[in-house]
Amino acid sequence: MNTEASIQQIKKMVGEAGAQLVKNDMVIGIGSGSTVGYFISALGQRTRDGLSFKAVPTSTQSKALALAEGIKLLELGDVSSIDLTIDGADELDTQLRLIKGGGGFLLQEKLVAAVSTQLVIIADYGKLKDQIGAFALPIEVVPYGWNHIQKRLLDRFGKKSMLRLKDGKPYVTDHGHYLLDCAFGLIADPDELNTELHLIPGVVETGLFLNMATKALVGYPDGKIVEMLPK
Ligand code: A5P
Repeated sequence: MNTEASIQQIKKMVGEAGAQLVKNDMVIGIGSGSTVGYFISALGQRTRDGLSFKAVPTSTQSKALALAEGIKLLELGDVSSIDLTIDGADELDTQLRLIKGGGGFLLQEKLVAAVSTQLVIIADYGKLKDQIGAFALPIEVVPYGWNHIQKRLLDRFGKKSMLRLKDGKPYVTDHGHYLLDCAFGLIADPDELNTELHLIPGVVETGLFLNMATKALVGYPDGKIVEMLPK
């Protein structure tokens, strides 16, 4: 059964499991996306039950949800490190290499992940892949001359990318950038691709999160959660 209803139930289940990993006095990172939305709700309940921690959100969206749950927030610049970040993903493989940014928040997600001792990914089973890349890779770019970056992607990789739109206008990220969604197809060498993309002038960040996730909680329709460590 792969209905949207069962996917939402799985997202809720792994979101709640993620909330159980938060301990008193931790500084945590809160990712973004619908799975993380369930995590934030569960964390709100734990806060009302007396759990004490502080959190750095990775988007305006997560910030608003966390504030509504009464969670105490900090800015990334206010902390020296983060004990644990819980975030979602669009795709992951068994090495816990990720594609992220489907929700549009990859830059801040990556900045928070980069200073986190633990990065735990909460995901439904449909996102676990032998090889990542079926999901179009979000690439955050500066708006100035963005079409030249798009052309560079086509010339260098032979891949078309789409400027992400919202209400018929370019989607603008929390940090004032645009997103190009590039359908690479299965990515043989994510590290090489990530390095090459970063060499293109105007590329701010990519949705490839490599060597960052320390654990994943992958939920299945039968109610099981499989805990995965990077292979
Ligand atoms: C947000 O930019 C993303 O990285 C999300 O973590 C990712 O898109 C997963 O989203 P869902 O939990 O909504 O599937």
